[in-house]
Amino acid sequence: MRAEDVWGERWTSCANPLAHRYMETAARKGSLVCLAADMRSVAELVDLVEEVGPHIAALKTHVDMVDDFSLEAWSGLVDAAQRHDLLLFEDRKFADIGKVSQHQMAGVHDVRSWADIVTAHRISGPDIVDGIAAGWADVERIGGVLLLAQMSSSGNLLDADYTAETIATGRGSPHVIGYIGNGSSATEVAALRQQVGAGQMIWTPGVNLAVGAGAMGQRYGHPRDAVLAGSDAIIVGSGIHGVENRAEAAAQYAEASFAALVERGG
Ligand code: S5P
Repeated sequence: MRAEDVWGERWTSCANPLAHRYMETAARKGSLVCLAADMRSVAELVDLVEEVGPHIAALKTHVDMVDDFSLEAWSGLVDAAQRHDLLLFEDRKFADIGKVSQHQMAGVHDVRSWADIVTAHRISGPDIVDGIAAGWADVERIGGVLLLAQMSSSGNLLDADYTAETIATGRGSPHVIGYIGNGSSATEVAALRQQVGAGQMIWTPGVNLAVGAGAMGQRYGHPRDAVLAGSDAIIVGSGIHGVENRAEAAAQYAEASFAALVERGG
């Protein structure tokens, strides 16, 4: 399906080129799945991407949980992501002052040189977005920030006022492509969509075909409910990498998420 047809208003309202790239990939592959590739080695990451790559639209990493990280090994993962046309999203959850965040984009992992998207908390002030953008500018790249407006974990401190402040920071920013919302609660996602409007994306973790409580305070909602409530990307980790047949699971999440987008009508 053509991206403009399937995404409707989101396609016309989201000006950010990275958002458009994601939407095109998602439309072509019939999948709103962002894989949370929470693996401990580069080889496991590459294996996983090769296996499920055709069924996913973006790849999310936690580079600081990888035991055998080296920039050279990591370039193998970057290659695999590029071959599968996946935006590479480092879920770093930056939270420091702007200047420090700029330098944290460098360091041993050099996130600025390979990540297209990173996450950031709004807690330290709005300047964190400029700090991260400056990190990308240092290597003459442009990336997009997803601000954490809600979280899926139980007992988190992101209340409604915090969410509103976060959206106020992100609205109109050329660097903010959207927000992380709580995919375990369709009510919260719908409320977030109401506030965000059509012009930015919402990506939601806390999604699993088996709804309910997950490990260590994680909560899960159904992918269909999250998308119908306004999510543009479902972030799925253990629902895919934690099962026996990972490709089959990825295909199921792709099918459920894309059918919901079509049902939503853009
Ligand atoms: O509120 C959040 C925000 C994020 S980015 N809750 C989350 O779970 N995440 C991330 O989504 C988390 O870091 C993990 O990589 C993924 C969820 O994984 P799963 O195995 O529970 O699906």
